[in-house]
Amino acid sequence: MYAQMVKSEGMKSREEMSPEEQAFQDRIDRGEKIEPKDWMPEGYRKTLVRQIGQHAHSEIVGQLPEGNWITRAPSLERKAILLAKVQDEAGHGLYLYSAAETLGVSRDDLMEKLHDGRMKYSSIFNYPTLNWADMGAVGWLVDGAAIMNQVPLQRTSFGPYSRAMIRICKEESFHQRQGYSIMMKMAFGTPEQKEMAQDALNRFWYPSLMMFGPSDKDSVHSAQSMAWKIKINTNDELRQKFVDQTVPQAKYLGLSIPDENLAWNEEKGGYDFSEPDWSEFFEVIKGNGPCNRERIEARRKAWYDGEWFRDGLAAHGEKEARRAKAPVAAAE
Ligand code: BYC
Repeated sequence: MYAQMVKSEGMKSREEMSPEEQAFQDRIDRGEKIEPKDWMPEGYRKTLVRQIGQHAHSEIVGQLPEGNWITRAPSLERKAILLAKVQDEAGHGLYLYSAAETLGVSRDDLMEKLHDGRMKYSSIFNYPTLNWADMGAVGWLVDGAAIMNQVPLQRTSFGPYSRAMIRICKEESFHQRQGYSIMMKMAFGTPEQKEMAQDALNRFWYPSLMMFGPSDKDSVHSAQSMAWKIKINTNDELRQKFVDQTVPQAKYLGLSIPDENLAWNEEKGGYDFSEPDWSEFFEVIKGNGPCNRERIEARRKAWYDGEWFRDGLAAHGEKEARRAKAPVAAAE
């Protein structure tokens, strides 16, 4: 399965590792968790900051496409559910920023890199949500893909990341169910509603497949990340599992996956399916997707609009710290 994976840049064989690096790799191979104060190779730390940081940014930017529909939910119940889901995404972002901070980076630094394009977030959030059926497709497919990727990450080697993932996964499965519930309502509703559900599936299918990252032969980080157990599965393995899980769910809804090549392959025990258009994927992650500019603009605005509050909080913190240092003088 891994035969197609490319060697990651700078990846060392055991003979090339220093004694410290070998001891670290042995800990990983024994399945031990690495904690923030433990010695770690600089590449391990950097890879984690990149992946956890991008993951955190994805949760925060991921609030935007669904936030767009909170005020237009079709009932009070649907509104309350969607509101809770979007709030959960904010929470996930916060757990993940906290996990990244244990590696010695500041949240301000991560934010600055998101805002000036030096850090990425998931490609999926650069696609627009055009109508209510898209809330169903996002929950069903996007959260479904997210869970497929995140369940194995509960066993990732870095302790704070793995513990954050345990809680996130519990909440994500509720998110996926709420999306599927919207899809059921629409697919079993009027012919117009069913048509909307099919159209949302058509638009979100390939972007959801792209969430797992490029195919293994183009995934530059996989080999090293898997050796360090930062990643547990390859991108193609998870994409295959997602397709195999989702096709029967689409059948139950009476909807068709927009792929003429989709066919059960008895020999491999999974579906054959068409690859997404990888040139589109690489354009989207370069910043040229349908909504990239709008998403970053919204995040920058939120960051600058909140500056007065962060300044106030920091000033209050400094005052409290001064008071704590001079308790007697303060009492007099
Ligand atoms: N989008 O060597 P590769 C959610 C980049 S949010 C953008 O395979 P890696 C949710 C990759 O960063 C879900 N960029 O990389 C929230 C690298 O570029 P750099 C977010 C992508 O890291 C709200 C280059 O392509 N989940 O659940 O080994 C509402 C080469 O790729 C993408 C996570 O972040 C992409 N899709 O594997 C609803 C999970 N794919 O950094 C839902 C944690 C690849 O060298 N992350 N790139 O410039 C991971 O598991 C891995 O980072 C990935 C990529 C599988 C995504």
